[in-house]
Amino acid sequence: MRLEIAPGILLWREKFTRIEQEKLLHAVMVQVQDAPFYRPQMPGTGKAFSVEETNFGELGWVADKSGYRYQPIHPITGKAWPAIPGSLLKLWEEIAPSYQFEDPPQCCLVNLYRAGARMGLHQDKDETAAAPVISVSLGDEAVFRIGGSERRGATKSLKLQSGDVVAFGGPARLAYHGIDRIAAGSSTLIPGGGRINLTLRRVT
Ligand code: MD6
Ligand code: FE
Repeated sequence: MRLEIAPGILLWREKFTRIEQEKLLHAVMVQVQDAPFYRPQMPGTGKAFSVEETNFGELGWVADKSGYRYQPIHPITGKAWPAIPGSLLKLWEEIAPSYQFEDPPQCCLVNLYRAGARMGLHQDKDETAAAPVISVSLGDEAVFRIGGSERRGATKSLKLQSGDVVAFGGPARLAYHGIDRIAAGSSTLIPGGGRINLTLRRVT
């Protein structure tokens, strides 16, 4: 069942069943062997993120001392990013048309939250805002915070569980959002514990 959290923000609870989550996690871990998780840095200060990241697709989002950008190669290995798993391409084909959008995703940003990791309130604004961003959560439960398109505005929080899908588009495409915390140990899906979030986007 599809829930509309706010104009342009859609939520599907457990869109991926447990078996589908296991299959998707396996596909992700196979690709990660080719593109290992690394810790991005805050532009300017160089402070390391608490979240570890990698990417799939033709372009990957990276952050380091010099800024945020999309690039075709992994910053540590120098190799092209591996392909986006098929089940995620299928998810995009199913959902993107609800936002009057057809072209396939160019990037899947992969975020790994081990115990204690979080993500500050941000806007996804380094890519074309015409396409939606579609996200899948795997593993531990997370508290997702959603605001409006101004940082100082009111926010609300939403629990995201393994298999849940969130789409941001249209009037919500530039809404502020972040992960306040994860409930470490709440899911058995990911070996070693934690949460993986996969976000599909168009960049250009
Ligand atoms: C996360 N998600 O769930 C972080 N961005 O770990 C995001 O930053 C995000 O879920 C854009 C659209 C949907 C998202
Ligand atoms: Fe985001």
